[in-house]
Amino acid sequence: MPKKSDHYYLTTPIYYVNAAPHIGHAYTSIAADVMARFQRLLGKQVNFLTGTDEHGQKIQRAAEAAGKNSQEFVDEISVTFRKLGDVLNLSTTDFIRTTEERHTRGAAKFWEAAAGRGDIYKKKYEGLYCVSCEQFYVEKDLPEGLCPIHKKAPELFQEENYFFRLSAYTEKIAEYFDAHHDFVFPHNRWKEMRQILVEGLEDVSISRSREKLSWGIPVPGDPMQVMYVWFDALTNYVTAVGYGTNEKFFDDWWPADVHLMAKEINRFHSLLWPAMLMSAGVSLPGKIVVHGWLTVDGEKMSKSLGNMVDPFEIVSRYGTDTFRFFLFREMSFGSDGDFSIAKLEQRYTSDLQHDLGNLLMRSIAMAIKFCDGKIPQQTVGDNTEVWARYHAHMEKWEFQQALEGVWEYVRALNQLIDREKPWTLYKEGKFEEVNATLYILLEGLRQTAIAISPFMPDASVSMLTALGFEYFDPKFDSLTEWGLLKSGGVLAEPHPLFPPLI
Ligand code: ME8
Repeated sequence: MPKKSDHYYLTTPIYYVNAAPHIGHAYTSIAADVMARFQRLLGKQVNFLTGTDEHGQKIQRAAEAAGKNSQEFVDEISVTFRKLGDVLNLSTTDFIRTTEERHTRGAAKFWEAAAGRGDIYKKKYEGLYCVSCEQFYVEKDLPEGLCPIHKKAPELFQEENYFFRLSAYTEKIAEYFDAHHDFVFPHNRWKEMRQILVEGLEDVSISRSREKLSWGIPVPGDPMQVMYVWFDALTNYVTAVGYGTNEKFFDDWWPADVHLMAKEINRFHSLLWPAMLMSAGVSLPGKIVVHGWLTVDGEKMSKSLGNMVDPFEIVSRYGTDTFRFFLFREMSFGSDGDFSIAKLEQRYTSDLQHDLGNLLMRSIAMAIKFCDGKIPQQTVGDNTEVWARYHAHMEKWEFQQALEGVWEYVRALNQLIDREKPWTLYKEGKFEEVNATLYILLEGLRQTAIAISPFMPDASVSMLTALGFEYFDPKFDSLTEWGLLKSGGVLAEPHPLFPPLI
């Protein structure tokens, strides 16, 4: 049975548990959550997967350095990633750990499928390995002999390993790319990968000797070797939906619609993973969506560079919704963006407090004063164009542009107040005009609340509550349809949505 068209399966990378999460991890997870919530608005049933990548050299060393056994160590850190999900208000439906049995069984089955195709062989190898990336490098890709991401010298690894015949898939993947120009999104990322295919893919080592690395999934049939952490990790996307353990569930959800990640691991997802899937006889995911880096002073934030910003701290000071909003209002999703508290505070004051918060407070206060605290008589309005543009941007992960459009609308509503001056109209006895203006404001705010719900789920509910709109599982249709606020509905005195920062 093919996957149902109303099923949407979306994944984040599974994060390494060598240290606590930072805002880079939060960024990807929130972006995925925004899309998951948007797809639900469209009426889709969403499977939203995240999780932790718990094997490999890097984790084994971090556990040793902490003086803990590996399992105990990964248990502790994995919990902080789960907690981050709660704190960020992520609507994830599944959290996979690569130390779970459903995963280790599925990964072993995947290995056997690729081996059954004749794509796995053993050979002696020596190469330069960056433990932070968990990746071999060739010298030409190491400026000044250093890993381009972690700025440290790789280590020389020499041993006999299993290899995956990635080279055999160069042409098939190139053909797939040529037939699917939107397989990797945005298109500049597709082009980068297509260029690598022109140069050709080389076979990759997919295991480590147990003597060197004990913390991993045993290679089926050879307990003296463990799986290379990337071969193990990539399979999480299928093992989480039942590959090797629950066929029915697998058929319901695979292929994934989107794998989301930042650019440094695009290659693993766009080239190695499709080859692995082809080898195992499993269909390819719909799309690989790649975003830029959150930087601090222009450098990628990473555990090994030690320039991490703690998301728990930001959220406890500024609130979850503010953080979620800021990340996508300030920075363009595909590109790198520098994170700064000063800019976050500026956005809070100008966009949230001043534009949106004030609009809600002023509109409801006027309706309480001039319309008996009730929704006035309905008026015709037409802003379908605003929401059509919003929809188009959201579909393309253009979150900044989607929010820009919403804020243009919010500013237009504020200007309507300044232009119409309902308090003067009221004094002049022009009650119909007061009602008409207020209905446009309140109904516009109701729609705005739905449009911001993927970004600021709590603020959205507070706005709808203040407007007396009791339908809290809104759909996109109820955003675009004008006139769902019924006249006579009772308004609630709103609490300031965005109180002054202290
Ligand atoms: O690579 N800016 O795990 P990881 C934006 N376990 N996003 C960032 C970021 C930053 N500064 N830092 C991290 C791994 N991220 C592997 C993945 S998947 C089968 C295995 C986000 O803990 C971004 O999504 O290093 C990036 O690709 C991912 O975290 C890397 O997380």
